[in-house]
Amino acid sequence: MTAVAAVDLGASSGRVVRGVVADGTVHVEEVHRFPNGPVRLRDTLHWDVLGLYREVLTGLGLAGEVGSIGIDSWAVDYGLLDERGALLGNPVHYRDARTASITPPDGLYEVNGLQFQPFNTMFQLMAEPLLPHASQLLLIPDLLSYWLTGERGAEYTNATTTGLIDVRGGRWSSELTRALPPGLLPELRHPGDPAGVFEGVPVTAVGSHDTASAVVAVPAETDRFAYISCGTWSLVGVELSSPVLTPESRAANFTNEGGVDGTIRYLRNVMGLWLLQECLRRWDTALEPLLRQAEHAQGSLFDPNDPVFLPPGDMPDRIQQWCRDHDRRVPESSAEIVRSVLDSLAAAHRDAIADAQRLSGKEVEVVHVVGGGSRNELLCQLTADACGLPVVAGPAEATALGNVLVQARAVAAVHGPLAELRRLVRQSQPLRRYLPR
Ligand code: ADP
Ligand code: LRH
Repeated sequence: MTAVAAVDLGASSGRVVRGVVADGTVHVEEVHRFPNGPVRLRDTLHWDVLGLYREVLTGLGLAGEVGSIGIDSWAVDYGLLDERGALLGNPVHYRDARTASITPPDGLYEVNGLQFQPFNTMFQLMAEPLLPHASQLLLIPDLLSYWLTGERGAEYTNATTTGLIDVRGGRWSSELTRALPPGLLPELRHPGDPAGVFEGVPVTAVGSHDTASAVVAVPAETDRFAYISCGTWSLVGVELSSPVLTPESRAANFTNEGGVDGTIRYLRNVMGLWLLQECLRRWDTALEPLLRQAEHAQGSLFDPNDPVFLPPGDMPDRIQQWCRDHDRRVPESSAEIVRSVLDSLAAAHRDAIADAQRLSGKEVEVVHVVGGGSRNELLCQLTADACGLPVVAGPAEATALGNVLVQARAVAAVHGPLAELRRLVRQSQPLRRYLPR
């Protein structure tokens, strides 16, 4: 039996789990969970990174004896260090308005393969006042890992979300990083590589982009699957062995992110359950009763990917306003608004899966929904209905499981390719199947 600790920081909550791999099964026990979210300081939206670090330490204390520690988090955001290694300023949240009016230069997609998102690290750096004072940039999981171990590096899967990696060569692009201070970007390390030691316990690089770890734990039986990593965002796509860099792919806003074991996560960001999280924050109510009411409510379709929904704010009003502006029936009650969100997400899931197949040539026979959204039965059923494909829902903690499995492989507690790791998940995690109606 081998136990490891996985730190998984989502945009809405963080957790530390103790993962155990034994007898062909993988199990995770949550030892600590804590809320996460934006903190507005005057004009800027930040993360509370020191608070998160404190929670990580608490969680690691509760995890007991483990053979390895691995950290993943949401992508793109970073801390800047000065020449002494001290943090320069509190990391800024990707939903901050500082990149709202960015227009991307031409010719990026052919090099980095990334869907245009105004908050990709490279665009944040264009609006970064601290850059002239910075000696190094560490993405959030690498920053926390540095604080634990004193060692620095840039884990590859998350580094691909910066927009500064040459997607074909898998290295920092000399062309795209030319304007940055020399040495700003640390050496790359890959999932499974050693990343230092914390209080005698090895820290192991995992797919430190949470979505990369989530895709590791998709319990697929064959390679003919699509995934929806469904939490604050819905990351919807397929797994490929090489990137798709065609003009059609760029126009369809598909991204080629680096996955574990040299895979490509070919996907689109769909606005996801953020829409619901923000509605609940506004109404100050719980989710479950609203979901029950939404089952029988009438919804209106809106475009969940409209950038008006990106910043925090009065989400119910914005959804109603969108419907008014686009001559759609305006949802009135909270149940109608929730139903509109779920119908619209299901339609966006369907479109992304259809586009991913058309643009990559990969055929799909099942859709795997993983992450917290796999607990939303109505959304899973509506997604199956919209796609006309079976949906397999679970695990809800796919990201933590993917983190655990990559560590377990690094310490030789499991062996084999992704298909083998996925078999362990299939054998040990409860899954639920939804057939299209
Ligand atoms: P992230 O990693 O982005 O913070 P998670 O994968 O933890 O997100 O998913 C969080 C979301 O999962 C919540 O916003 C909520 O919509 C959904 N969720 C969690 N638990 C349930 C539940 N019991 N029923 C329905 N939805 C749920
Ligand atoms: C999901 C996620 C997603 C990124 C976004 C910034 O948590 O990592 O893959 O696009 O956050």
